[in-house]
This record gives sequence, C-alpha cells and structure tokens, in this order.
Amino acid sequence: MSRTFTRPKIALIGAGQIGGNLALLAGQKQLGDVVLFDIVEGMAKGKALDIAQMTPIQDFDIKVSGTSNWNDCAGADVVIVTAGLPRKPGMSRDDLLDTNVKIMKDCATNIKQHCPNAFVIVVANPLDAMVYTMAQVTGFPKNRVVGMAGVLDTGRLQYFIADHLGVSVEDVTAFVLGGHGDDMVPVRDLCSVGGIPVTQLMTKAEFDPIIDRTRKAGGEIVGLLKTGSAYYSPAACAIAMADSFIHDKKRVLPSAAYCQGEYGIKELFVGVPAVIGAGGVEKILEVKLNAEDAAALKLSAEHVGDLVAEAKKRL
Ligand code: TXD
Repeated sequence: MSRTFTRPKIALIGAGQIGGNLALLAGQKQLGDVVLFDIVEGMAKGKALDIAQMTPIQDFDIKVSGTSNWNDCAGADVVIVTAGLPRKPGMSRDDLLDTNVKIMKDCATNIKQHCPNAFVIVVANPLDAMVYTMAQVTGFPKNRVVGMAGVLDTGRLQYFIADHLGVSVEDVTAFVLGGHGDDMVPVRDLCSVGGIPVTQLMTKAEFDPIIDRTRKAGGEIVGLLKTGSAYYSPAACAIAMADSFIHDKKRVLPSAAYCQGEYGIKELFVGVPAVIGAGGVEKILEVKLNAEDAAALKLSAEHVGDLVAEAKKRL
C-alpha cells in the first residue's frame, strides 16, 4: 500500500545572513523542504548546496535548494521574508523604510502570485511597516501574515534577566509588546522566573537597566558588527514561529499581528501576545496592563501608525 506524504514547503525569501541561518535551522529541525531564494542567485544556490551537503553529517532528510526564480517557490506552505537591507552603525530601523518598502512590494507581488496559500512571516525592517506592506500588497487574510520581532525582543529580555539572576534561561518568561523600535514595551508585570514574579526578585533599580538594554540590544550588536545586524537570534525566532504553525503548536508568541481593537489598537500590525497554530495567527490574547505599560503600548502603536503612514505613501 503506498500513501503519499509530502513535507511542508518552506520558501525563504532573502538568502543573506538571516536567510542562510533560517535554512540551516529549518533543516536541523526537519521542518520541511527548503527553497532559498535571492536576487543574488549564486548566494542562494551556494548556501543551499552547502547545507544540502551537511544533511548526511547531521542526519536530516530534507531537500534544500537555492534559486532566483520565483517559480521554484510555487506552492510554499510557509514563506519567511528577510529580503531587505540591514542597518549600519548610526542608522535607525526607520532609515531603511525607503529602500525596503520597494523590496517588500516586489516580494509581496511575487508571493501573491506564486504562494497564494502561504503563511507569511515577515522579518525585514522596519518590521512594523514591512508586515503592513506585505499584508496590503498580497491581500492575504490577516491571520496569514505576521511579523517577527517580539519573539526576538522578548528573548533578549529573558536572556538579560537570566544572566542577571544567574538562573536558567529555561525558567524565565517575559513579554515585550508594541512596535519593534526604541519605544517597544517590555512588560515587567509579565516577567517571571520559575513562576516567581520578577518584581519579587529584582528591584526597579536593577530591572530598569535591563529594560533599557533590551530596547537597545539590536543597536548594540549593529555597533559591534559594523557591517550589519543580528542574524542568529532573529533566525531562531522566525523558525519558532514557523514551527508553531507547521506543527499546530498554538504557542503564545509575541508577534506583530493585525489588531482590530485589541489593546485599543485598530487596523495596525503591532507586537501582541498571539496564538500561532495551523490557522496562522489564531487568536490575540489580551492581558491587563498597568497604567504605565498601557500608555507606553499606546505610544508605541502611535509610532507604528506614523511609520505605516510613511510606507503607504510609497505603495
Ligand atoms: O527582529 C527583526 N525583525 C530584525 C530584522 C532583526 C534583525 C535584522 N532585521 C532585518 O532583517 C534587517 O534589518 C534586514 O532588513 C533584514 C535582513 O537582514 P540580514 O542581516 O539577513 O540582511 P542581508 O544579509 O543583507 O540579507 C538580505 C538579503 C540579501 O541577500 C539581498 O540580496 C536580498 O536580501 N534581497 C532580495 N531577495 C529577494 N528579493 C529581493 N527583491 C531582494 N532584495 C534584496
């Protein structure tokens, strides 16, 4: 008796620093067959071939290919988009808007044509405007378009808390909400260590520098690398989201999801606690915020609105 099982197809749009790591992580987790796409064909093909030749060493049986031909992405179940310039020292994420909106429009037009049923995870910056552009140009249902930033910002906060307290990262939970910018909202009340509220383990004087470092963590790495931005951690975060979709895990992940009144935010993609499963963004969880965090989230969402207004002028 022969039955046909097909592995999910994952299209990675952008084969740069993050894209290459996405392909590696997707392979190691055997999430599905990977197509690495870039306008620089040699980079996509070279990285794919390199990873393919690694499969016997690490025993993962998936197909990995590289291309600059959109037809090869046809029918992808998941599309992760990192196509876009990264920051250089001294640049803000918003400085990337002009160039990256054009790239995102190009990608979205092709994704609409070649991957009409895909769950799309946008990574490129400025993230909040890029995920809006993707949703606008593809016209996909809002549950099938999401931005990756909150998982990264939250991971950074979790790491800094664990490092400060000398505890396992496995036992630290946290949430960073709002836009992926300097006014992101690390929610102190939602941080805990082994179920113990962090407010019982750290004074405000200890916690505030951690919040500040979380907000500036991306810029700290850009300043050190000089040639680009973080890529290992962003890749791991986008893969966590793709994994939750592919395996219907229904993980609660801070994601740039389309708000339709949640947290008082309307018709914007903003970082909120989202349940990600086979239906994409299946639900947004609303949590009670103290007055300070509620105000900070409102301000952050207003900045996202301003950025999106700028992106709209370029669509
Ligand atoms: O948390 C987050 N969301 C951020 C995202 C975390 C870190 C980095 N963030 C952003 O991701 C960063 O600011 C960039 O906007 C993207 C990608 O960062 P990466 O470090 O991977 O940039 P690279 O190495 O320059 O790779 C981008 C690739 C490069 O190979 C280009 O040739 C390709 O994008 N590119 C395209 N591919 C397909 N189609 C088009 N049109 C295209 N244009 C450029």
